Amino acid sequence: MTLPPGQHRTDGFPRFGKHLHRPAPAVSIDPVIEISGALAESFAVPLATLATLPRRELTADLHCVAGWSATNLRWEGVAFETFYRMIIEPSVQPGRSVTHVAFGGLDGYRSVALIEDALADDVLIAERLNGRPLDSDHGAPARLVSPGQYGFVSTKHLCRIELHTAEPTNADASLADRLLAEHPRARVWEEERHRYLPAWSVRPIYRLLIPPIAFLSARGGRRSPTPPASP
Ligand SMILES: Nc1nc2c(c(=O)[nH]1)N[C@H]1C(S)=C(S)[C@@H](COP(=O)(O)O)O[C@H]1N2
Ligand SMILES: [Mo]
Repeated sequence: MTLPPGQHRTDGFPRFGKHLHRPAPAVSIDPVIEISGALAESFAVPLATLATLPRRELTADLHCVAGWSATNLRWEGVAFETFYRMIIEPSVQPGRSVTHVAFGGLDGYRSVALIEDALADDVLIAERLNGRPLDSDHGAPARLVSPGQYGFVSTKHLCRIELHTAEPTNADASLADRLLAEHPRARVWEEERHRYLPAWSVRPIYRLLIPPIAFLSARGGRRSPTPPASP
């Protein structure tokens, strides 16, 4: 199977992200997804609701903007479109047209997608991976999966969905966030890596970031080896 331009296959499925070495966030026993934004009132959807909605299975690859791709991941969950049409859309205030959706994680992470990209056929809210509940490395209790976009859109530990009527700004973006400005669509087959710079120019820089980020992310991960007890 071919990969999108500029991607390299990686063995297995590493834990990777802006969380770096920090361990995954704690999950409550009754997790919810908070829905907010262009609504009369925010509301919380228990994650258990996902089990009652039409289910969806999807085998797909995950492509990190830094250049690695994990292949053949078997996700199970609910299509975001199903969740949107059945749970969210009935509460959108009449006359307001949603253009962007932001996805927040329990670790404070946040991604933004155009509504049409979020409603694409292959976008899921997944709570299972390869036949097992999602583990903490990959986003327990549930995560977004948007295989047609770079991995940064696929928020792990999903706990918040915000509806916006214009592109939301991120006032507290770090310097790194501003330099590595994410492309607003981030479509992998169009190689939309950076908001302003051509993909070829960022490829080598992003590739250099893979080993240190992978190393740090693994340190905060579930399988991080505990140091041997001293005698
Ligand atoms: N909550 C949260 N979600 C996140 C991230 C993160 O740091 N925190 N990193 C993103 C990035 S850059 C990538 S490539 C993928 C990696 O998913 P994985 O850790 O399951 O491999 O998660 C995305 N979702
Ligand atoms: Mo990424």
